[in-house]
Amino acid sequence: MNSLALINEFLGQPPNASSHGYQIDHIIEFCHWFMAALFVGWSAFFIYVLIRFRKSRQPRADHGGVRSHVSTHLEFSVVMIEAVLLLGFAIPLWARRVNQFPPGKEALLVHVVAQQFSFNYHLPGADGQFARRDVNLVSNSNPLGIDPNDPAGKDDIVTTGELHVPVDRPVIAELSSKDVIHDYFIPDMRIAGDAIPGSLIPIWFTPVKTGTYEVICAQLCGLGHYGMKGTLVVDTPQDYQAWLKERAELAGTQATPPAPTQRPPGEPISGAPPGTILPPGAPKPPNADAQGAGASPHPAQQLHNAPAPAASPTP
Ligand SMILES: [Cu+2]
Repeated sequence: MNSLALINEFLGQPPNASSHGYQIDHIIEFCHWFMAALFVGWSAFFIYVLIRFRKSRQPRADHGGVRSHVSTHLEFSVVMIEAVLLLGFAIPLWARRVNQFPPGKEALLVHVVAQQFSFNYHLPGADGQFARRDVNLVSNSNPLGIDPNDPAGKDDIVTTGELHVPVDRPVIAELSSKDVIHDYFIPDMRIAGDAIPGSLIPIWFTPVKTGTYEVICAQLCGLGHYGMKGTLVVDTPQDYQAWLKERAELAGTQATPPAPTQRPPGEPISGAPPGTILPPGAPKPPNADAQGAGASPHPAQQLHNAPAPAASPTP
């Protein structure tokens, strides 16, 4: 096992599965070794000071203090190394990620639309054109609000939770959100990006290993945040084509719309937007009474208790 694999395991990181991930692993590894060296150095200096300036050797305080400039030079060196890390490695690495996108024809473009508490994917289909989306058309059966009259949408593919991509081909994911700020994170691909309502944030990566990887939301986005997970399946090109065909056939014959997003346990049911707990003193939502919550003095508490049958008074 090389040192990179060791440090990944120590940090609880899964093995890298993307073309750029090793660069991130290297900088994480370098920073950890550098911090270890600093820790050992400063600890040794601290112990030296404790012994060198002990009371028995220095019964009276020296008000002149230290006259050597060693510590100044040491601190200056540390600042220099950190500046080189930041300016020489971190910023150029970051710039390459956000400025140099793979050419559109070569890459697979997918729209990722986050919502409480799942990720929806919109693929353009064979024509390479995304259908128009309109927030006013969003419904349980049309989670992305795709315009049914747009001819570009006839072959579009919409999935929730699971995305398939081919191996060794760059993927550009354009992130947005329907409700609150989420963060689309694929730990194995060493890639993450915020999904923000009203913004379109592109990220890209090239998977280099086939397999099934976990996608998680890395931004605390509501009561169901813990359950906001998805799957990225990296297929061989043949398997990917088979999946595309299967999805296209499914979209053509689908009589039942995709299931509405399920609310996780504990999520309040009310007229309020998902994930919202009303502030104390706010007007009571109309359906709170229907739950038999009774006259709780605290509206937020009442709302919170509403789904639990135990809160109902026994007959
Ligand atoms: Cu989220």
